[in-house]
Amino acid sequence: ALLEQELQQALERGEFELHYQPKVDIMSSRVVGMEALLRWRHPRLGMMAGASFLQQAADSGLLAPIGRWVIDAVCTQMQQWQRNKTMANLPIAVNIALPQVDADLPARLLDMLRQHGLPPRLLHLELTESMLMRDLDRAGAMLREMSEGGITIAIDDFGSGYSSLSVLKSLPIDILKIDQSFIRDLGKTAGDTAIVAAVVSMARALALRVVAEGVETREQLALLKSLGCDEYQGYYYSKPLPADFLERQMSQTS
Ligand code: G
Ligand code: G
Ligand code: MN
Ligand code: NA
Repeated sequence: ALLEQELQQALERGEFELHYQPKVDIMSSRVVGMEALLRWRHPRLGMMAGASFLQQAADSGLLAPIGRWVIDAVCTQMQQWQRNKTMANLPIAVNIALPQVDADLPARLLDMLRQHGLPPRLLHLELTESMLMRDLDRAGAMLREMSEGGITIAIDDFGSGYSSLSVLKSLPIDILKIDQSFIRDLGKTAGDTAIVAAVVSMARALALRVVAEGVETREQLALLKSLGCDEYQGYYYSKPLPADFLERQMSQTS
């Protein structure tokens, strides 16, 4: 309950921040996007990752206002990066959880992008399979509205839930992100390699881009390259970092 009370105040006190984790194109080794991940600079406990407070935020009904803060902060960051030579035109992905979704979400997002003068394609949304499967009709309508507005749609943690091929085909999805659990033992267990190979070829067949998450070793990356995976993300390249840190790093390496 203490955490809940503190969460309430965190928004007003400006204690939230975003860290960004690069997405890298496997063929060219270039950074092709960023994923925004929420952090809470807690006055006593220090920097807290999303995993340590997002469930509590959801349970106490705070995810909707926090989610609005995230979208606003991401739009402001993208606007700044549009003026920065090395960061311009880099898409930013935002994670969306079920309690943040309502009928107005697509209009709100498109409005926000317009207000910030941003091309909608620069905003990627990461949604999980299980979230979409909860109410497929509603999810489908919402995705279509966002997709028609130009927003890019990614399925996060792909493979960890249940979605059928026919569902994937029927939704306006652009990107599949393979769940970290399949990458962890890639090359060590034959099963995981087969699953990743199958997801990559399915993505090909459906003309989706495929991203591997949680890549930590050179061996995993080499195998993903041989399997034809398009992009990767993970500690091997970079953990999530503050925006100014990434800006400096990108201006040195590009
Ligand atoms: O960064 P971390 O490992 O703590 O993230 C844990 C979980 O929190 C991940 O599933 C991630 O998608 C989710 N998450 C991180 N930032 C956000 C956010 O801004 N909004 C939502 N809804 N989820 C987020
Ligand atoms: O659910 P989602 O995929 O959005 O969550 C991403 C989470 O995974 C974030 O909390 C991020 O900090 C974490 N993460 C990113 N790269 C790696 C990695 O290489 N290894 C591990 N173990 N976690 C990672
Ligand atoms: Mn994600
Ligand atoms: Na994920």
